[in-house]
Formats: sequence, structure tokens, C-alpha cells
Amino acid sequence: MVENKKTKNLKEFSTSADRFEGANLLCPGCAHSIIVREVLNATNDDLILSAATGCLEVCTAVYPYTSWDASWIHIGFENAATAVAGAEAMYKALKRKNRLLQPERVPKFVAFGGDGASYDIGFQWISGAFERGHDMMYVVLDNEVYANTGGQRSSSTPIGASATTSPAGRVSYGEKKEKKDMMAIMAAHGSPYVAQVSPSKWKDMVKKIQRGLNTEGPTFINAVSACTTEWKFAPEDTIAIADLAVDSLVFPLYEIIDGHELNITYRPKNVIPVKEYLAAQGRFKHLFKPEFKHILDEWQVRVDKKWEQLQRREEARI
Ligand SMILES: Cc1ncc(C[n+]2csc(CCOP(=O)(O)OP(=O)(O)O)c2C)c(N)n1
Ligand code: SF4
Ligand SMILES: [Mg+2]
Repeated sequence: MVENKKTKNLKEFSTSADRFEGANLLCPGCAHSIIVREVLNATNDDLILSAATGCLEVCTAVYPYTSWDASWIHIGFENAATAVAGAEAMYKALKRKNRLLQPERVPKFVAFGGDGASYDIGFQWISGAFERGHDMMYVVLDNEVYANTGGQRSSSTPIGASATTSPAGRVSYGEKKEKKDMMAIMAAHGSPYVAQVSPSKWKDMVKKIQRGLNTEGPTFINAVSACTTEWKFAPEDTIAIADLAVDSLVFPLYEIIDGHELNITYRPKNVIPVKEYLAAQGRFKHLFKPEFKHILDEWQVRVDKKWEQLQRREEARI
């Protein structure tokens, strides 16, 4: 068992032992495992974890094996937040009654869920846990699709992506709805800390995870998780794709404190055109046909507008 002591600094982080083993059945190049390892490595504290059904759970706990070297609860697709919130409530009750066997060990409570489990099917359980104010962190592994069941669209799937339930074809350019803004929704719950991260910017990511873990109350992390299978790129390009996502500002890196104070935490020196990000993935390849040029143009306008909004909110400090 890992000793319970102060959160690691960056140097310690980069040299510490893993609590999430490399032995798992995730696709080669899957960003889920990179993100999970970074979350677990960002602290020395004891961890009570849960994972919703999805690629992460299915590929890391194939009976009788486990990739997790920490207390880990597999729970239904919809209620990873509830499982960890329940464990946190039990911990508090035992503490109040002086019944903790090792009161000096103070664990952190973290739930992991995919975008399908979080943006859609488990949303009300996340909302409930945040409204009740449990001391926990919720991490979304956001690959913008129900990957584990064959690539169906979720409310996180962006416009123009081809998914199995919003396929691109002769007349359709794929997904028609805009990606749900979970950052805004979770900030509106009054969460003390909400942040968006990318595994390609690991220092930024680790700082945010450490802040989320050390902030009292329910905190939220949305992590872009490039999916080699459903986004259709070569496994060795995972981090390059994550970099394109943040450098094109499709996936801007920022945090929102106490529901309102917004900080942009990474400003690309050279912002790349959105179409470079889209062109690198098979799920968008149909958008490069002449008849869908307007979709590409609209993408750039949308991203520019969102970036302006974020900057205005940061400046306004409201
Ligand atoms: C209530 C319920 N509905 C549907 C399923 C089937 N199911 C299991 S995993 C999954 C997809 C998970 O998608 P997501 O949460 O985005 O995680 P990913 O696999 O993409 O990491 C679905 C639909 C289920 N297990 N339980
Ligand atoms: S399908 Fe995507 S999310 Fe699932 S294991 Fe493969 S790369 Fe990871
Ligand atoms: Mg998903």
C-alpha cells in the first residue's frame, strides 16, 4: 500500500511508481491509460477509485486479473460518481464516530467515466453528487464517442464526426449537434474546481489534478482522450493528435474556480487551423469533399468564437 503523505511535486511525479499497471487490454495508443496513470501518479495519498463501464473498466479488470494497484470499485455504466460519493460519506461517518482504524490516513476519492457515462447516461448521478457536495473528484475520459460498444455518438460527439449512429455518407456529413459544454454545466453546479486537460500537456494536467484533489468539495476534470480506433489514426500518433486538439483550440485548456473565475492555462504560440486537426483523423475525412467545405468553415468560426468568449470571461473576472 502506498504511504499517505503530501501530494507529489513534478519531479517526484515523473519518477514515482505506477498504481495503474501497463498490463491491460486497452488498444495500443489508447489515451485512457495515459490519463489514468497521470491521475494516479499525481498524488501519494491513498485512493478510493471507481470506474463506470466503458473501455477503461472492460479492459483493465478481466477476472481474475486487475491493472489497478489501489482500492477500485467497478460499478454500473451510470453511477461511478455515486459509488465514490457513497464511499466518501461512509468515510466521514466512520471518522465522526471515531471508528477509523488508521485515522492518520486520509484517502482521496476519484471516479472515472467515459463521455457516454458522464455527459449522457450517468449525468444525473454526477449532478446529484456535486449538488450534495461530496469531497471527491470526477474525471471524464472524453473520447467523444461510445467506444466500447462500437462507436455510437454521444452528446460529446462534435459536429461532422462520423459515428456508427451518425454515419457520414452520400448526403450526411455525420454528427449534426454541437458538443455539449460539460465544463460550463459543472461550473454552474458551483463546483470549487473545474478544469479541462490534455495528456499531451502533462505538467498542466498534473497541476490541475493536484489542485482538484486538494480542493475540498466536488471537483471535475474533463480530459481529451484521443481514441485510435474510433477517431481513426495510427496508435503512435495519440499524443500528436492531443497536441493538435489543444494547438488548434478545438480543446482549449482552462479552469474555472468556484463556478465563475476562469483562467486560460495554455495559450498556443502558433495556433494551427482547425482543419489540420480534423484532417489528421479518419472520422472527419468526408468533410474534405467539396460539398462539405461549409462545415469546415463553420468549425473554424465556432472555435474562434469560443476562444474569444473564454478570453473575455478571463478578462472580465466575473
Ligand atoms: C445502463 C447501461 N447502458 C448501456 C450499457 C452498455 N455499455 C457499456 S460500455 C458502453 C459505452 C461506453 O462509452 P463511454 O462512457 O463513452 O466510454 P468509452 O468506452 O468510450 O471509454 C455502453 C453503451 C451498460 N453497460 N449499461
Ligand atoms: S476503442 Fe478507443 S477508448 Fe477504447 S481501448 Fe481502443 S483506443 Fe481506447
Ligand atoms: Mg467515450
